[in-house]
Amino acid sequence: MHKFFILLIQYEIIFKILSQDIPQLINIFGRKKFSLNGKWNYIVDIQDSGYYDYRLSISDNGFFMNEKPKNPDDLVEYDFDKAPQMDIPSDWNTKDDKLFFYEGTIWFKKSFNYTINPQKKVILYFGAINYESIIYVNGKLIGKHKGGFTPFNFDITKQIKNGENFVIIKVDNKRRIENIPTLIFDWWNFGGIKRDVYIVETNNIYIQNYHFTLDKQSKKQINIKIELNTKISNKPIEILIPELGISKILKTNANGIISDILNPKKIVLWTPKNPKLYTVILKFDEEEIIDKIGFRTIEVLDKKILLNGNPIFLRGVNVHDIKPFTDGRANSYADAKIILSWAKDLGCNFVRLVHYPHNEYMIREAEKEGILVWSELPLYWTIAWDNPDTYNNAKNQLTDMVLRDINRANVIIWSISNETPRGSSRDIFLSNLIEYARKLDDTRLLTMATEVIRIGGTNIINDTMNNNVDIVSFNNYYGWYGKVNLTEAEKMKWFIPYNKPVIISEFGAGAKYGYHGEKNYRWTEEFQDNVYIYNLKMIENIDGLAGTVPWLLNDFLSPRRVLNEIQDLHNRKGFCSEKGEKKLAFYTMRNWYFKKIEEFGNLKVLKCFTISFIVFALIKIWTSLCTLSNNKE
Ligand code: GCB
Repeated sequence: MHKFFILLIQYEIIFKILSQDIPQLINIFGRKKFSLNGKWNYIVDIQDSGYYDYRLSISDNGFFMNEKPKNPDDLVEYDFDKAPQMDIPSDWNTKDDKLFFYEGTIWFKKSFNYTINPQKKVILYFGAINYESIIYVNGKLIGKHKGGFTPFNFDITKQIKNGENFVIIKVDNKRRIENIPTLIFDWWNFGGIKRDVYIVETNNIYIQNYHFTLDKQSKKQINIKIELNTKISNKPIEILIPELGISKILKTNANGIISDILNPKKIVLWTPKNPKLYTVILKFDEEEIIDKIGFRTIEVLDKKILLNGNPIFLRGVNVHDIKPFTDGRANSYADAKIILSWAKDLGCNFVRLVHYPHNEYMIREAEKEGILVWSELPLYWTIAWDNPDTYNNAKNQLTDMVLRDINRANVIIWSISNETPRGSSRDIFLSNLIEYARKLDDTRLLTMATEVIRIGGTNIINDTMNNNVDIVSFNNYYGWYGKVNLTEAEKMKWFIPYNKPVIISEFGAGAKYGYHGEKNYRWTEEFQDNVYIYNLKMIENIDGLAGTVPWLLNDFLSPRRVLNEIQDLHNRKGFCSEKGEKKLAFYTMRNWYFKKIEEFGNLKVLKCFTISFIVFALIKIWTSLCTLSNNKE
């Protein structure tokens, strides 16, 4: 094995031993738990003075000790109980005006009561914290985590006690060159405990994860894999899917794993039109996990994407993980419902959730609504490709992204990166990551958003990394970045030398909602609309076009967008403002999508008609032949 990878594995093992970091518990919604959401006290710590002493050594008496003066003359220069409170989950930037631009450390503290059950393991679960967190329970270090968009959890059985307990977290969202994402990116670096926090109670041996998926070949059989947290054989797990008449008890192998197949009578497959979900119950050692799972297959065949064996055109839109009607991070079914209703109104059956894994409510709500999902890693623009820690971080983020949503039928695409600069270090990094992604999950498609080179009248898509993925995706801002003659768009040729489906993963232009004028005036709704009108003509010429994902549903906060009175710190390429007000281009895109629905519908009608015609003709020929031979007799 390559030295680099041996090093990575060693690093991973050492890291895991030092902390109580345990593999992600999947389906957090279906487990026995209680929430630590709500009011947390917080202390802003610009110089990390609660962590380092004045010689920059890690202090053994930092803020994590939650110290109180014992005598009247004791000096303790902080007090969580006198510090302000913030509702968690949230981003601190939109919760406290003073923290709007803040990037640095904030300490959070929550107290809670607990009654110990000696039979149970106690796990502290975080939906996501941006970016780096150090976690303490009752003054003891529990572990560290890097990466702002994926869940992680720690075994805190040894640290939790009867009665009052406290959790303290040092959260640091400073951007760093080796981070993922790195120093620069076109969205707000929202800091904080952005997603739900739970205490989960389990038995010592418990179901850690499971994967139920429809077999690609038969499209009838369900392949299952269930994994315990312990390598132990002969442990019985009961599997129930009542609606499919499945009730089975299977036993684990020596690795604590069950790998088997289920043969239900007739499965109604999950589709955008009929997003059928079945209740799945797993029972193990008096514990029960309930999930709702849909069954479908997703594959590519030459230039087509096939859902359940049938070609599908992905009518998408890009979406950032932000609240509807305002700025700030989203994190509820209610937020997801509104965002998805706008996407549906646009005519979408697909969303590209950029540029990092979104909150779990979004994925689950989209699954219920029949919206297909592209989920993405924040390997965005420049990355420290040669840094082994960065690679290891990417692997961890990928693992946790895949694990969390492994059973979601609507998630069909994992996207590895966005607009990364070409080069050999990048190619090694990304191709290794892709190889790893395929090992993790072979039931979905892989892609990455690449860039276009324009030479004369030809758009060329030739990033070598396209050879490693299933779908060729690219971003193309024709008519917005760089000077072009929009009216030439229709004549533009495409050079895409791959026998693979193609998705245009970004195109569009900016406009300020309510600003009207001539179509050649930048920032007017007319300008944006005109860019769409011509781009849509140009896009029609792409051979193998399997999906379109315009940039994007809503305007969003970005520190790179500093033009006063127009941008006011917002990327203005939304079809809607951040308040949900629809711009002209929304309707142009909508019309195009509804035309596509009709075309696809008509194609199906035409196919049915042709098949019926052939069958009818064959019957006619057969009956005439029979009459002829009867007459002869
Ligand atoms: C892109 C990026 C996206 C930006 C967008 C823009 O290519 O992928 O993150 O926000 O362009 O608006 O420039």
